[in-house]
Amino acid sequence: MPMKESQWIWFDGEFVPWGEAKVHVLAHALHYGSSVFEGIRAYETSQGTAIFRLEPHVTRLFNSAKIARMPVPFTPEQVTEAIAETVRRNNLRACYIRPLIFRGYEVLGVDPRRCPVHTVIAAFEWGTYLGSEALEQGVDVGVSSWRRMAPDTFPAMAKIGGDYVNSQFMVMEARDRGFVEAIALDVYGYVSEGSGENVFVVQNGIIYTPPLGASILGGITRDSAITIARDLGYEVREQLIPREMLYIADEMFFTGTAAEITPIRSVDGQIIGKGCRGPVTARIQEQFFGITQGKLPDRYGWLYYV
Ligand code: PPE
Repeated sequence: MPMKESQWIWFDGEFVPWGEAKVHVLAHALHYGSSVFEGIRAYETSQGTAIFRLEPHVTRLFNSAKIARMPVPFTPEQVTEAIAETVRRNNLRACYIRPLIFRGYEVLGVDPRRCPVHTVIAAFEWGTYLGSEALEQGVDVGVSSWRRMAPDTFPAMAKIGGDYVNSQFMVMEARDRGFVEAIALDVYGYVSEGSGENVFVVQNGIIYTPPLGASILGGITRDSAITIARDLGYEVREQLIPREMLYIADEMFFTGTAAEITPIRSVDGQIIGKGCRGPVTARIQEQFFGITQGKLPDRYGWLYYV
């Protein structure tokens, strides 16, 4: 989905014009995927622009960097302030924010540790991730022939650039087959996640989602959906999900910063439930969008007003 250029990009502590935020072609990250990043949304509320769950996003960014052994030349407080400042400086209301920390240009060769670490923050307007009707109608997905990474290969919990080569294969295959998105199994054959979303299954009023050990990213929207669902009185189980459980689900939905809470209406051509957004999904969406749009009280302290 195209992004709308904004004016300024925060680059190692300074704002540079959008078109001048450049790197050298021999930057390490370009060759070996040595970057960590975040995807964060800010929403427009009646009390002004609010960044959704900024603190856990910054924490995950620093955790990803730690896993990647990438020393970040800024503190979490500095990055937090820089993110807010990037939104303000660009006069953005609802937007998507992309902080990225990467290994730059110094030497070639796989070991990244002699390359400098750069930090950038971009923010721009970005629409609905999986299509404009997806939030109401739901999306058609397919189980990928690509598996998520085995636990001793790539760190799924870290949002590392190189991890997304796997996601790219998943989503390209899915779209070639006529689906909007893929769901991948983990290396043991259990349901893992989408190329950029966590997945939930509702059956007989109980909500299921794969555990962290199933090669998933610990999604912040996943955590938000679990919190909302439990508060609404639903039982939420983080447990291994066999593939066939998808086909007989009453409801399914994706969660993600970009995808927000998107219903899934079919898997591999099999209709899920009634083939439209189900009632449990609708109730969780209502709370989620109610809070992000400032229409319901921010009862969990999720909004950071810029
Ligand atoms: N799994 C993966 C693999 C993933 O990339 C994301 C976010 C999630 C789960 C959900 O995590 P969270 O956003 O914290 O709820 N994917 C980001 C990147 C999307 C993109 O196209 O780039 C996002 O949603 O911002």
